[in-house]
Amino acid sequence: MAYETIEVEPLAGSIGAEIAGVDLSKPLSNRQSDEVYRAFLEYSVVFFRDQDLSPEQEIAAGRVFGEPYSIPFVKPMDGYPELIDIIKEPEDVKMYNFGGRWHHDVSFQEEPAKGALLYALEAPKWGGDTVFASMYAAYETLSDGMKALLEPLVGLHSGRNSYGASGKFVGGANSSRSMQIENTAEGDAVMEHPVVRTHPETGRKCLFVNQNYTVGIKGMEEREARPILDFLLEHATRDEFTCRFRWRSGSVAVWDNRAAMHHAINDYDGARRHMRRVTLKGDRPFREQPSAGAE
Ligand SMILES: O=C(O)CCC(=O)C(=O)O
Ligand SMILES: [Fe+2]
Repeated sequence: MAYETIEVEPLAGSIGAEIAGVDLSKPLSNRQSDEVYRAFLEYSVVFFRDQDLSPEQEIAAGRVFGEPYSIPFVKPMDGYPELIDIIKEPEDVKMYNFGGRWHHDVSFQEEPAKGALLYALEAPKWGGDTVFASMYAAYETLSDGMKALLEPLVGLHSGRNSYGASGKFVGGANSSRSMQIENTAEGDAVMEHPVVRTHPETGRKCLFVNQNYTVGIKGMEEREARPILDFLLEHATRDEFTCRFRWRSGSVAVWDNRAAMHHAINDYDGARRHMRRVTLKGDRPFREQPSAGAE
């Protein structure tokens, strides 16, 4: 179906499109908002340029895609529990950056985020791109044998390597002085999600394992699960399944966290980068489409 009230320009073959003709600081017409949402589902991540958003306007823009909510572990912006500032200062050198490995946001939650809207207040002159990978493409290009092997598997997800008692952000290590990250016992909890999930809106299957938070596979030894997870990560991040977004101040990305992984490239030590994110409430991943007409 064509787009009539917005311009949609795909960025790569498997994922990502830039949308023009939309000012996210104002309420969108119903038609525009429907089309923007359709593009979000079709491309798994959509980008907008030259936006100017107050915190309230960013939250309102987030509502076009879902319901803003407050995430654990990262201290929100004062007065705005749905917003987090993601900042790397010029002096934050040689440290891990927030979102710096492949992940689905908060996949360790029972209901991982549906998606997120990320707004660049200050982009470095170069570097600091974000890369997205289509987990539809990753799943669909597996062999029938591998699909059958993965079908019944359950992934174990935990924030422990980031937010647990010995996570990488503990005691301020690896976190910018401009971000406050809390490590708690809850950070060590483990959540189970199907390795192959069915997208609740498109009905398409996608892989749901990632580098940051998938710590194992249920019922398997580490030495059994690790090679499978390593293979899936290597496969899912093949160049042809990805797109890479070059930020400018005022750029916005909105990703479908059910269908895409992402990571933030850390190649701009010495420059400042300031992003603001509104995270959207998700639902519990499931394996198959619930059967129609169950009632
Ligand atoms: O800073 C970025 O480009 C992305 C960071 C990240 O992973 C996120 O906001 O979810
Ligand atoms: Fe992220």
